[in-house]
Amino acid sequence: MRFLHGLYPIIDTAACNQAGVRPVALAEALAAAGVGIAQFRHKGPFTRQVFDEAEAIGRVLRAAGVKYVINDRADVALMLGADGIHLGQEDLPPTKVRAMVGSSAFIGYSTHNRGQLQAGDQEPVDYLAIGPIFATGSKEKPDPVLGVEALAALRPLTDKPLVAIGGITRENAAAVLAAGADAVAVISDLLTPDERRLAARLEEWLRLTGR
Ligand code: TZP
Ligand code: MG
Repeated sequence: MRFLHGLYPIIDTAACNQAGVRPVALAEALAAAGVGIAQFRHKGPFTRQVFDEAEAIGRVLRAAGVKYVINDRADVALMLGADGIHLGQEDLPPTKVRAMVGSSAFIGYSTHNRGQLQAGDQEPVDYLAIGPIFATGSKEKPDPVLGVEALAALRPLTDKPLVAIGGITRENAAAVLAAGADAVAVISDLLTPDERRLAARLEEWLRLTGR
């Protein structure tokens, strides 16, 4: 999973909407910047319009060789032929999703503490996420903040690739990677109020995290 290294951008429809950025514009900027992976995340009803948006974003990303991950919805991921599915603790069980998708897609699984990380290590998933590392405004009812020291202490509990998430910014990303995360998942600090500045922001990110 070479692409799980450095920056793991998340295209979150609510965060995009709040920033005044069109999700497809962010996808275009990510494709142009040459990221390895990106996730589509939509909380709320998965309407036809949202599906069409997820499909359009997938076309943009995959034409550029970016691995495309769908959050929560294994059915949508299969319909779109996405590369990966990201599941949370309250989503469909990883074993059931694995049985449905076989080896056609990789699966990521979010964890929020030591017990969940250890349990996640035993699941048929390809990578684990852990967070929130810092306070975040991008998730409703987030679990308690872990911090980088806890991240460093938890890192040895799994050999799976580990993605850190929650409140990660250009200022703190280096410390998070130094604590042992393979990649940093980012929502809000990717976004700039002016779409024309997205490219420069992503260049900054890739200078920090490598390509
Ligand atoms: N899971 C834990 S924190 C989080 C998710 C999905 C949101 C991270 O967003 P941000 O804006 O990078 O803090
Ligand atoms: Mg979820």
